[in-house]
Order: sequence, then structure tokens, then C-alpha cells
Amino acid sequence: MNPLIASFADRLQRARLERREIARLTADYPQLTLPEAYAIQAQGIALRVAEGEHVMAWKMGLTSAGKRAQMNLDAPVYGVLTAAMRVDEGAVLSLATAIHCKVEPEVAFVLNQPLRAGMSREQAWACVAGVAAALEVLDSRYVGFKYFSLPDVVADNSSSFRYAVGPLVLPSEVDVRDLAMRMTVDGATVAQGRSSEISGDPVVSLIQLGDLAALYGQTVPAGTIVLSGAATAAVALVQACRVGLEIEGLVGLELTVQA
Ligand code: OOG
Ligand code: MG
Repeated sequence: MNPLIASFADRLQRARLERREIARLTADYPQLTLPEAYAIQAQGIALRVAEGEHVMAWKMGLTSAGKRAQMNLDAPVYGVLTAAMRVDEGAVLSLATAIHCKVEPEVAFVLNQPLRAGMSREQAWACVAGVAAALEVLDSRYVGFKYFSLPDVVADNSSSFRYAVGPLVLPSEVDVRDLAMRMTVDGATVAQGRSSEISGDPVVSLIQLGDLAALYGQTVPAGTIVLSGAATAAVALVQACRVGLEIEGLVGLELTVQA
């Protein structure tokens, strides 16, 4: 492996384990490309798998105008989520385990077959065995949760940290294209939008992930959970609270956050 890829993956892994902010990679290495960034991300996941974690989910990010404006970046990206990153129903998220986390409202899918490149909407929808509301908790290893390029965020596994997925609804029972979504903190609305803000239709995230994964030599197998990307800007988590998410036609979920 290119020694640069391994050394950047190690740098990000250490920052994550030590909960320490680091400078963006492009401060040292402005020529970092997107393919190199995905290779750094893949090496970071390989390090986690070597420690006994296993890949359970994939996510698309920067799929909504709200998120792109918040982060000042303009193309969708993917990230890889392990079982250790999942917060189960009833479990508590501790802020002490994060650097500076944020939460965002998403629609998640469970796949009954692998994603492929070049899928139509119909083919992508046929890959869906279940649909759920999901909360993604992001954390960036970069100073101030700021980065200035797509390669920086991709190398940092697209700011992945934790995720919670609600109970599944059958695809025959819901049309995911335009559902009202509302995220609350201690009962007060902090973000609201519609699922159509996720690339026009959250199923488009499956099409994009099939294409991107193929482009970077990855496969997204049957059984995987896919987070389709936030419908709104993310909200900083700074104190103990309860985060709720309601999505029309899906089962709501709650996440308890501890200081
Ligand atoms: C990148 C991750 C974006 C989403 O849903 O848009 C993401 C970031 O915002 O740092 O997960
Ligand atoms: Mg997200």
C-alpha cells in the first residue's frame, strides 16, 4: 500500500481513539485526491475490522442542499459504519466518547440484495427489504468540525461516529419519496424537512451508492443497512438530552444522550 495512505489512516485512527482534533489532511498535503481519500477511508475500516469490528451499514452523505450549505461542499459521499458504531434501542450515547458530535435525521434502508452500478429507481427499490427512521450522530476528527475539501471529509469516513435505526417497515407499506420529517431535542423541534430533500428521493442515495462503491472497488452486500443522508442540517449535541425523530409513515425513534 502507498505509505501515504497508511500513514493518514493511522493519523485519523489515533485522533479518533484519543478523541483529539487534528488539522485537515490537505493542510499538509493539498494534492490529496478523492480516490486517495476513499483508500484512506477503506484502510481506516480495515484497521477497525482487524480490531474485531464488523461492517454493518453504509451511508451516503451530503445528499441534501441543507447539508451541502452547512458544510460548504457540493457532492455526495459515502462512509462505512460498523456494528460497534450502532446505538441500540434503549442504549445511551455518551458525549464523553465524542470530540464534538452532531445529530441529523435520516431515512434508512435494509437491503435484500447487493447494490450494483447503474441501477434504475425500480431496480434500487427492489433491493429494499425494509425502511426505517434513523438518527446519525456525526463526529469529525478535524479541528472545529471544519474541513475545506471533499477528500478531507471522505478520508475521515465522512465524519461517521454513531447511528441509531428505528423499527423496520415493509417497502410495500410506504412510499419514501416525500415524507414529512421532524427531529426534536427534549421535545422541541430543532430540524424539519421532507425526505424529498435527500437527493429528490432517498432511493437515489441507493443508486448513487451503487455507482460510487463500484467506482472505488467496493461491494455493498445484501443484509446491509444504508443511511440515505440527512434531510436537514445537523444539530450540535452539547449536553444531556433526548433526541427524537418522527417520519410520516415510519416508526419514530429516540436517542438518549448523556454528558
Ligand atoms: C459529512 C457527513 C454528511 C450526511 O448525512 O449528509 C452526512 C459531514 O457533514 O461532516 O452524513
Ligand atoms: Mg448523515
